[in-house]
Amino acid sequence: DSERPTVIVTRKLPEVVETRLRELFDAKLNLDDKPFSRDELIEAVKTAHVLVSTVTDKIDRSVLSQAGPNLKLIAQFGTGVDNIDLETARNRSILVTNTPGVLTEDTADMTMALILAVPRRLAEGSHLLKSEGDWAGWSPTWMLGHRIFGKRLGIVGMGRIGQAVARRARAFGLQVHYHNRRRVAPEVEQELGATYWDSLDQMLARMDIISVNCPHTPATYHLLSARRLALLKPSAYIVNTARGEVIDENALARMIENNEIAGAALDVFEHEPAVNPRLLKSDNVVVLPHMGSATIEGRIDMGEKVIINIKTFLDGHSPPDRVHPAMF
Ligand code: 8YV
Repeated sequence: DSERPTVIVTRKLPEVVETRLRELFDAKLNLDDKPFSRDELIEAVKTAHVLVSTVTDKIDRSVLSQAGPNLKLIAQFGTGVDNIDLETARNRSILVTNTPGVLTEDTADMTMALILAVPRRLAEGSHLLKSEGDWAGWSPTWMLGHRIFGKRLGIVGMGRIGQAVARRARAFGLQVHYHNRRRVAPEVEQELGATYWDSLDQMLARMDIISVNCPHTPATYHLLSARRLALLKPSAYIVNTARGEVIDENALARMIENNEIAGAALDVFEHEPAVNPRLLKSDNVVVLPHMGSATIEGRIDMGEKVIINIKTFLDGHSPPDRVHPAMF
């Protein structure tokens, strides 16, 4: 095995993926799935040729500064790469790849579920039956939520996932609006029936539901700041399946407490796995533990992408899902 490149995998992956990794490489797997400590991560970057990382590995400048001469590729099992200091990796000639595309539809499904969940009081209704069981039966004024059909959805970040959300939203009769760094191609805009807003501020002020679908980068950290959140209508809802850091979570919690916003559905948080306890108190907040892409099919597809990226790289070619710092 000493001839074969060492691939260190930081988390437990689906068995089929692990089996394939073992067949192809000298793979060091993390079978009990305890996340790597900082020391273990440093040890891994010192010895590995390839590191397979996930969102829970904080591969910052100081970790990368201890990388050994062998480390040439970090193959992220995931699409977001905000856990990796891309500039430092580039400066040290370490390539970074990710797994775009294969979790688009699953994440868009979860986003759509969350768009529906708060206005239609889905979690509340379920919780009520399970916890109290004292339902007196149907009533005309019981559990009234708000209509989705015809409302305005503002998508922040119109990449693959944003576009997949737009397609679903359209089928639900939502009017689709979006803000993005760049306007998407006219034919895509037309297909999605989406209206572009150059000004995020102006879009926020006019939407009924906001969905965050952009990556977390230095440019999008607290993009939805206290000032911007305050532009939302008090009847607006906010959904986040992207990254917690894009929203100023404390500002959002304050607005929920003060009824300055109608509700929020959050799959991601600023300090995962910690969840701001202020967000857990209100019926009009639905919270999920970062499940947006969590399907067995998706995880296997992600594993396949990771393997293709590693194989291509080790065969001496440019891996298909190479991440460039400028993309993020
Ligand atoms: C993954 C995600 O589960 O891909 C992403 O960016 O946030 C999740 O869907 C996780 O990142 C795996 O690393």
